[in-house]
Amino acid sequence: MKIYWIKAQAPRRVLALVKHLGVQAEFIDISRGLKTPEFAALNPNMKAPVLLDGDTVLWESAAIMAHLCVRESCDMWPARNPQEQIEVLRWLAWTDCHWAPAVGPFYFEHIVKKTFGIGAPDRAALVAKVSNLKTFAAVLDAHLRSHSHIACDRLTIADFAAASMATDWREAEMPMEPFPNIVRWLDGLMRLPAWAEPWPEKRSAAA
Ligand SMILES: N[C@@H](CCC(=O)N[C@@H](CS)C(=O)NCC(=O)O)C(=O)O
Repeated sequence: MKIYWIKAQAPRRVLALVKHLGVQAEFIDISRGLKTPEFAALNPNMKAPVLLDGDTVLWESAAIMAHLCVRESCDMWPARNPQEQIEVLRWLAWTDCHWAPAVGPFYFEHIVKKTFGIGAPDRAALVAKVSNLKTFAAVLDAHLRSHSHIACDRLTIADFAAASMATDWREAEMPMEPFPNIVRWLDGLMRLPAWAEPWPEKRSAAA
């Protein structure tokens, strides 16, 4: 199995799950090759992550996570329970449509720019983004008041999807203090070793 990755939130979901499941894989840092014809042939979107598993070529981190769970018989994607699938799908869709656009600007200004050396955070631009973040954080916080996890009251791929941009919320200066249930959930995920440190080890030049 091969995983093409860069040090960013969507690959983080997949890398953390691979580590959490103890799956053997070859990790290919594609940060310098995203826009090449060879990589475009694997993913026409020219984005990471991409998974190669036998004849399967898969892009979109949620689909890759589901594939890994099916392969490893892990109920973080509830392949055998349609009602639970619906619940996980609900939160995956909510993450893509509402939560990611709400937390994404903070993640971009403070984490992406620093990781890829593309300038200082534009804090002034984030002032107008606070209201939208609070709107959807209130939804998630109310849900987590009576639930340990995002879906099914156990760890699922919906947790990794929803947490991937928000996990460094303190460094990203996201105004999460009014949302204690989100903070409890995000801090709880950080106690999973695979979530806290998902990145493949850097191979030495000689390796
Ligand atoms: N919805 C996609 C998002 C993929 C995506 O946007 N990947 C980003 C990293 S988080 C990327 O490759 N960015 C590099 C670029 O756009 O040049 C998924 O979940 O896999």
